[in-house]
Amino acid sequence: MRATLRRLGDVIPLPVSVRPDAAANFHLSPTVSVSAVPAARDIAEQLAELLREATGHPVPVTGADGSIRVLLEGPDSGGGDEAYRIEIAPAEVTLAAATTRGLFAAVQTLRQLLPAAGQRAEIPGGTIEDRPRFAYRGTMLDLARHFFTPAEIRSYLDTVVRFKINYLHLHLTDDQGWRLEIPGWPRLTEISGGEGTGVDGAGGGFLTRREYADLVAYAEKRFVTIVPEIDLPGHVNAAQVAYPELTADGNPVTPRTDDEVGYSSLSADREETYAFVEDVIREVAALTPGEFLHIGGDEAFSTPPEDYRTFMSRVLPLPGKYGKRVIGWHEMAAVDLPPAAVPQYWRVEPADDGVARAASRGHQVIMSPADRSYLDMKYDKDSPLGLDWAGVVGVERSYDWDPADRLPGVGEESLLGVEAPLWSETLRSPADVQFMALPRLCAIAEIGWTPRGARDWQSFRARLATFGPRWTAEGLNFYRSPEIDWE
Ligand code: TNX
Repeated sequence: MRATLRRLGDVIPLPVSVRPDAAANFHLSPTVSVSAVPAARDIAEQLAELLREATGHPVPVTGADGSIRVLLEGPDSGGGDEAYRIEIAPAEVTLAAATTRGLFAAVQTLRQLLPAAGQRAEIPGGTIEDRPRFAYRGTMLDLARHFFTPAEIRSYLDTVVRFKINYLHLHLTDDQGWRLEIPGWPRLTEISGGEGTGVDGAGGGFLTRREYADLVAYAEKRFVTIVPEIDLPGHVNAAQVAYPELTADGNPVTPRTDDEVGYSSLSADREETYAFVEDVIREVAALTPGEFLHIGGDEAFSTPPEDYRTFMSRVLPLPGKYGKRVIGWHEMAAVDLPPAAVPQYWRVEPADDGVARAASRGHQVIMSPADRSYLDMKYDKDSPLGLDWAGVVGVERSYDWDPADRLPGVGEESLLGVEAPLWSETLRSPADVQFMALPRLCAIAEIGWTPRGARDWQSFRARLATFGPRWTAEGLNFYRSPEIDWE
């Protein structure tokens, strides 16, 4: 049965504190308006647009005295720059935060409390106070195995920000394709970004520098940081197809559109390798205002361990040289890492890859274990899309774990955050992306935001159930998991 009014706590991720007041519901009358100081005007406009969509009312934005007020003040209790407070009373609604980033988070919460079609034109009364558990709450989209256009990437971004995801990692290069234009190396995209360069020959394409910059700006407006990944020294067949001088013997290699991994490698003892890599890292860093640059480092099965160490020792400092903090898949922790480097842990079975050692030396870690957080795993054995090398990952499985327990020696204080990667070998369309992400992305988003002690599977599944009719109304494709009693 569908409620006629949303409950104040029907929010994902669950806020730190929710105090409902059934006597304080706010009626969304035709005269509802939003006010904000100039510095928060942009946020107020975004909120007004959401209110217009939900109510059909005009919802003007003014400088003061709106019935919904967006305030840049407090909470100053050390909750970080994403902390916010929402007060919903019969006469007015207040959104307050110390930063526009916090206000944006508040708007995402309030958005989930707006009535869906057929529900009463009210916002449930009470107070919410909130701040995130982790600074990094990411998702990854693999553009290399299947390219998604800028419009499709923006649409995914629009979906994930609702759940307070604040990093979008773009896997830009792999064996099949190269998806970002690099000055001085035009054949990367001319040859390896063309038609037919995705898995099974579907989904070629690439981002021009301009498109990438526009995407970064679009994300920035939504307080999302783009994390570009150039996967090295393995996963480089597409680069070697474009530039045969990047192979060990200088001989041409053939394009590959199968989904094997681990067969390609840059050569650790050729200077051509490092000239190429430094050019690419410099250009990507120059195009990227965000803090991070991801250099891959995973599954370099055809790079001998000694060569891997040689390569990584030279390449790991390069993002820092160009002003970026380096992230790499956890394999890179086999090497002594430069200060501030962030290993991203993806393993299924806990194993000593050097990640705990890195944590003991003060490195922060991103947790994305494949058997819990990979959005490309099948939901169950009958899933039409996805892989299953890390097992099948149902909704409870994606929710009911904790990143601070995952790896001995990597506790709460060592975690930068969590990420839900979406590899695209089996995906062909934005509808496929939505189907794999919804609802599991919501689980990872809540793990990243909500205090550990406040998380509960039964509560999550009940809240998740309320999103079904909204997603249906919006035309979002989601997996109607039988684990959820969808409204
Ligand atoms: C492993 S885990 C990969 C990717 C694949 C993915 C498919 C990791 C860092 N690399 O190359 O696309 O599995 O699930």
